[in-house]
This record gives sequence, structure tokens and C-alpha cells, in this order.
Amino acid sequence: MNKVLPMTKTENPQLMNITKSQIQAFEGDEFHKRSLELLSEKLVKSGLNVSNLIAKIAAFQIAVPSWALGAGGTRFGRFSIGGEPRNLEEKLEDIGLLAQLTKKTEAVSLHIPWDIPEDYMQIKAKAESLGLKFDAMNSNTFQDYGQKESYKMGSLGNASKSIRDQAIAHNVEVIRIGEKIGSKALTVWLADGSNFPGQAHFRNSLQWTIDSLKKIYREMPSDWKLLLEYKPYEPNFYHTIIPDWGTSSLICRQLGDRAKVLVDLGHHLPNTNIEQIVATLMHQNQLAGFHFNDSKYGDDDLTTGSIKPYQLFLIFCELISGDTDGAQARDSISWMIDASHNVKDPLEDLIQALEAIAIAYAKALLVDRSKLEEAQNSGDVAGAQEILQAAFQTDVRSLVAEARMQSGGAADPLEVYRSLKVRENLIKERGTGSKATGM
Ligand code: PSV
Ligand code: MN
Repeated sequence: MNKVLPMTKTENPQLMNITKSQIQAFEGDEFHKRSLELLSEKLVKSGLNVSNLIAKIAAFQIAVPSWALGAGGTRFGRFSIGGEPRNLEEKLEDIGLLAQLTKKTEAVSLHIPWDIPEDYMQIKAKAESLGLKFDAMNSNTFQDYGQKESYKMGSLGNASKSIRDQAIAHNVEVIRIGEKIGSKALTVWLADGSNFPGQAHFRNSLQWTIDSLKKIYREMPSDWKLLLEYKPYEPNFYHTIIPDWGTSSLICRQLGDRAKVLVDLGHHLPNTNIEQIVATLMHQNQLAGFHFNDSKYGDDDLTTGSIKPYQLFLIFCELISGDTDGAQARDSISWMIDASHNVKDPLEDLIQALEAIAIAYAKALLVDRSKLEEAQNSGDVAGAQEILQAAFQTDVRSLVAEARMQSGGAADPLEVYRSLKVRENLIKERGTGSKATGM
């Protein structure tokens, strides 16, 4: 598939204008067809319906964060990648390109105040023209950006009432912005906590947080949901007010049915069994959604599937098990990426992440659930492991590519992206020094 298709003069190098013919020029080759045939033969033998699988994979969509389209950074520095989107419109264009190539995303998750639209109608129209919707809105009370009072000592859980009120008002403003552009959810992540023993009163700060969130919850339209994220540490290193899924869940229960827990894969201490957390939350109808990324040590925000693909597969196994046994319905769960790109081109990183998520999902669909349950119930430990491994070790890339091509996407999105020299063109258009808003 190594075709190089140069951009012609008439074909605008702008992202949103990649043509169908440019995408199709890379259509699946003989190797793809033969791989798919062989895989299909195997799947049919195991009693699976290949067209159903392809339809399910094609239907699965993941929202992209508006803050992950530029270079991220660490506290030691930030290295520009060039051609970063200079405004919200350009961010939408980047995501529009991702959508065209991968057919795996049709929504963007905005972070306020990084992405306040200047003209709501225009931004809505722009998104619509690119086939994009607005997913959950994210509030930001973890930074100072010129607001009256500082969030240095916390926001919704701050000891000062006026700071809490300011943070509540910010969240309400985010809801109002979201309403204007058709979002249906608010994601709250709080950096609130303390760095040293004695610095904060555990119970008071928790109670202030609950009270503040109750006020925000009451301001949400009745068809909105609130996703409450947890994180064990960082930026605070001694205590975080919402450190884990349990605390998030107990707060959500006090808010109401439309408040649920958001699982960010990077927000766990090393070796935490995240798939079990997912299962427990589903059992309690308390799983709001995901922030996909990957990590080796902490909140590393690395490309999804790059470090622990087996864990990602096991998480999807839990999610899929709910389809057959009546646990929380999958369509009530939101899917988003939350990553940061320090050394990679963000668009390449996102293409890889969307692919890794689709692969994990596809593999999980192959698990023979009734055989697995039989093995579990009869104490067949080795048998149960074999069933999971049989699915995990299957190369499903041709299935995922086929789903994408049938939806009008590229056989190999990364190859098309590189062959069309998208980043080079973006650098020409936007310059080397442009910096996207975000982390
Ligand atoms: C915090 O680490 C977090 O995961 C939250 O979702 C924030 O909104 C996002 O990252 C900001 O980069
Ligand atoms: Mn997150």
C-alpha cells in the first residue's frame, strides 16, 4: 500500500478538504482482502457473524479532546510541533480530518476557558459542516487565567466561600456555553487537595466539595449528565479530595441519578485493577464514561494501547459483558480520549489511539462469553484464560480496517496522513510557532 499521492494545486491542503479519491487511493490491497477472508473463515467457524461484527466496530465512536491537538509538555519544558491550531475553528478542522480518515470520531470535548467560542452559531455551523458534535464540556478550576480569586488552594472544596462560589459560577457558565452548542454533559475534574499533612481539613473540604457540586448539578438541564473524575495525586501530592472511584461514586449518589463516575485510565496508582473498577461501577449503574490514554507509572497521558494493550482489552471485555447480562447499558457510557503529546505529532498520536481502542473493542467482541462463564462456574481456570487469550491474540486489524473502509474512511489512516504531508502543509499554513490552547 505504499502509494505516494501528491497534493495537487486544486486540492486545498487544508485538512477538511481531503477528497474521497485521495482516501480511496489507499484502499485495501490484496493482502487486506486475503487477511480478512482468512479471519472471517475462522470467526464463522466459531459461530460469529462477521457483518454484525463489522457493523458494531463501525458504529463505535470516541470523542476527541480539544486540548490534545497541540504539543503537551512537562514541567521541564515543552517542544513545539508546528502547525498547531491557532483557534477553535482550526481545532475543529483537525478533528474533522481525523473523522474523515478514521471514521472513529464524530464529537469533540471542549475545555473552558481554553475553548470559549467567539461566535456560537458560527462554531456550531463549522462543526456541523465537518460532521462533528459537541461531547462533554470540561470546566477548569485547576488553573488561574485572570479570574478574580486564585485557585491556588483549591476551588469547589476551598475553605473560602467566595472562591467556592466563583468556581461554582464557572461551572454554571460552562453548562450555559454547552447548551448553546448542543452538548449534553459536564465533566468535572478537581485538582483540589493538599500538599502537606495538616494543610487541609479532610472532612470539611469533602463536604464543601459535595455542597458545591450539588449547586452545579441543580443548574444542569434535565437531559444533561455530570461526569465526575477522580485522581489519586497530582497536582497535589499529599491528599486529593476526590482520589478514587469510591469517593467519586459516593458524591455522585448524593447529587442524583445523572451524576456518575468518569474513569480516566491514567488516574490510578500503579497496577490497580481498572477492569474490576469498571465492572463494579457498571454493576452499580455508576459508570459515566472514559478518558482513554495509557500510562507506565502515573498520569502519563501516553497513547492509548501503547503500554498496556491487554488491560485495555480486559476493560472492554467487562464493558461488553454488560450487553448480555443486563448490567449498565453501553449506550449510557461516554467515550473520550484524554492524552497529551510531548514528542509525537498529536494527530498521528490520535490516529494511533483511535485504532488501538477499536482493536481492543473488536477483540473483546470475539470472546465466547457463554463458554467463559461455563469455565468460571466450573472452576476451569486454565480454560477461562485460554478463552480470553484466544480473542486477545487474534489479529483483528483487517476487520477494523474493513469497518473503517465500509464507512468511507482510509484503509490505513496514518499512511494517508503521512503521504498527503498534512503536518507539512499545516506548518506552511499556520507556521512553526503556533500554539494550541490546552495543557
Ligand atoms: C486531569 O489530569 C485530566 O485528566 C482532566 O480530565 C482534565 O480535564 C485534563 O486532564 C486536562 O488536561
Ligand atoms: Mn482526564
